[in-house]
Amino acid sequence: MSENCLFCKIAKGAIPSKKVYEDEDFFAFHDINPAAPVHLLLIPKRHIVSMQDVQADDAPWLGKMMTLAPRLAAENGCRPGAQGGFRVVVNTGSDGGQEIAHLHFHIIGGERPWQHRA
Ligand code: DGP
Repeated sequence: MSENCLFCKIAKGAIPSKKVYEDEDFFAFHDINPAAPVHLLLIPKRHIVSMQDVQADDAPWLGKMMTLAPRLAAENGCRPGAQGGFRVVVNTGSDGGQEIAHLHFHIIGGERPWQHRA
C-alpha cells in the first residue's frame, strides 16, 4: 500500500471503481477510458511500480496474475478459443507509456486489435 497511489486507493475501495474481481492478492476493474468493448485492469494489491521492479521471488504471485487474465477475460465478454481471445498489455515505465505507477495488466478484447484505441 502506497499512500498516494491511485490504484492502491482503488484496491482498498477508497476510490470507487467498477470491480469485476477481488481476492486477497488481486483486484480487477473496468478501465475508466476503455479502448475496446472489454477493457479491464488487473492489479496486485501489493504496491509494485512496474514490471521493471519485479524480482525472481515474485514469480509465484505473478504466475497467479497471469492465470487470472484469461479467466477474467472470459468472464467479462471475451470470446474463448482461437477465434476469440484478447490482448494483455503491460505498459512499463515512461518509454513504455505507463501513466499509473502501480503494476497493472490491461485485458483488452471484444473486437479485433486493429479496432482498438490502445
Ligand atoms: P497506463 O497508461 O498503462 O498506466 O494505463 C493506466 C490506465 O488507467 C488508463 O487506461 C486509464 C486508467 N485509469 C486512470 N485513472 C483511472 C481511474 O481513476 N479509474 C479507472 N477505472 N481507471 C483509471
